[in-house]
Amino acid sequence: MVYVTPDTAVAPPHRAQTLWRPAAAGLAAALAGLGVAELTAVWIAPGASPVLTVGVLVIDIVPAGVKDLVISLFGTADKIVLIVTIVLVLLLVAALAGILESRRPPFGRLLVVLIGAIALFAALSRSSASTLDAVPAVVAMGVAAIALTFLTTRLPVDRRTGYTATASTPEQVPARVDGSGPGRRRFLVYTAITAGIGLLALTGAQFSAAATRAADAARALFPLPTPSVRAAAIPAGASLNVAGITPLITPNADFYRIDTALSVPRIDPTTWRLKVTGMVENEVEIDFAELLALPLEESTTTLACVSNYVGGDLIGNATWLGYPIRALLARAKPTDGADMVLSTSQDGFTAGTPIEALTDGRNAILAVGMNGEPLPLEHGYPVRMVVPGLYGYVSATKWVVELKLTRFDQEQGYWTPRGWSAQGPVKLSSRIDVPRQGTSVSAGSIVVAGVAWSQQVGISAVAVQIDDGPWQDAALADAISVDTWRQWAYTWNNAGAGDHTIRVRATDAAGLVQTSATADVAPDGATGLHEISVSVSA
Ligand SMILES: Nc1nc2c(c(=O)[nH]1)N[C@H]1C(S)=C(S)[C@@H](COP(=O)(O)O)O[C@H]1N2
Ligand SMILES: [Mo]
Repeated sequence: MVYVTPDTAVAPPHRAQTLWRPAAAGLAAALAGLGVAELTAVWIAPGASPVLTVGVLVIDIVPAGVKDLVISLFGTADKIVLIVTIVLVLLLVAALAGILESRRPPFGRLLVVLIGAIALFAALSRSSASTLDAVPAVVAMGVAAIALTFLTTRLPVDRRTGYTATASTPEQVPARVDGSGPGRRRFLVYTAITAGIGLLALTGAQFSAAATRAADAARALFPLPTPSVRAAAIPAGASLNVAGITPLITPNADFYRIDTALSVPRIDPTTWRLKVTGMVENEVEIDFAELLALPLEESTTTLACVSNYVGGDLIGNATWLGYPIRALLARAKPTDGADMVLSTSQDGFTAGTPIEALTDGRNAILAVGMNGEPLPLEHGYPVRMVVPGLYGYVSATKWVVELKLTRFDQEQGYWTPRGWSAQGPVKLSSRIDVPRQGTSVSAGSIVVAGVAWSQQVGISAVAVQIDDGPWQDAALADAISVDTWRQWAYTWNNAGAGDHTIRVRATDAAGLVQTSATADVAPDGATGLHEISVSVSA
């Protein structure tokens, strides 16, 4: 055993370590952060790849002259040049972070946080950004910072001086000074493992991205057939053209997404099959080409999530193209006593839907198209269910591969044992879209507008209440059908300056008035009235 004596500590610590080890620690940490982040991006936030979003940011801020120069020099390879440059700069900064962290902790970590913050800004400054897009950058920052700390605190003792890079006083220096022991090898192994994790994750991200591109290409191989039944034309009067109101049809890119899938299933449509099993006389199995060859029907249906709180945005309206589920069930011939169709997704999610809702004539379909496009991957490609009037968790199975005829007293859908009701009809509700909650509006005539829905029944009236005043009737747009939301608008005249509360209340076509009693989203959907506050300026 050799002990450190004061005279071995004469050399200042920052000259004591070779540079390459801390630099390697920084590089490995950056690779790990980048790899895990890129993988996270393909899985949960496609479009928020840190390298690509930073690339877009660079393109945005680089002066036009530089852009032209790069394009003239590299032509169509300009994007690759950009990506390579970003990665090289990142690796350079990473090496620097390793050295900094080994000499002046925590400045290396601070540098990592700074780079992470740039990536975060790049991800969130895009117009299409959602909160999920923040995840890859945050993951990158976290993984890189942890790996950097881990590796730099395991830097081996220097052979000549007895210092580890992070030890700044002799007391912190471990006893072993010969530098030949397991410390050096262990550091190398840890660094290699960290870098290996990064490279593995980067490779995984490439494969996942390739699979997504393949699935996208496959989507193009199966263009949507012409509907045999067109959706009822949307009446011109269905849209009130109020600025800021939710569009009548939700564009696919803006449609809310809810599912338990960690990574979006990518199903090869040429191998996809749907089986109808369980309590049936004939098991039925069809593939995608067979499904597309059947007479498909178009219908406009609003889809709502049971987790949508009053006034929330987990609801959207689309024109779907698909095959009536009742027609497929008719082929399978359910036996007596079956009262549930348990639909299963390729990734194991299940929903239990009453047979009644699938056979009573409503537009319950196996959907293949959404707003004129094949289903987007995240909305269930190649086939999903859409059942008007039922919350998604009991009806709207995406990536569906099996319909099992069974009984509610024998089987449960995914969410039922997790505290949600076995039955999930969508509740009568309404929402204020304009003005927005908490905004300031100028006095005078203020247009209050939004949407209301009562699927399978229809909306007959909407009323608005200002503060504790009387309920006033709003104007209703034409309905598309009983299965879609309906726009409404109310003009609030002579709005006085000050803070005000606005409430909305719908009445359905059966005379049911939306209750003001509040209920939580669990177990079977929220109730209560949507209320916003605005401040009216004189
Ligand atoms: N395979 C699968 N399908 C699913 C779910 C799921 O978790 N997995 N969630 C359901 C829920 S809770 C809702 S609200 C709708 C949402 O459909 P969307 O993401 O297309 O808006 O999908 C339903 N279908
Ligand atoms: Mo949902």
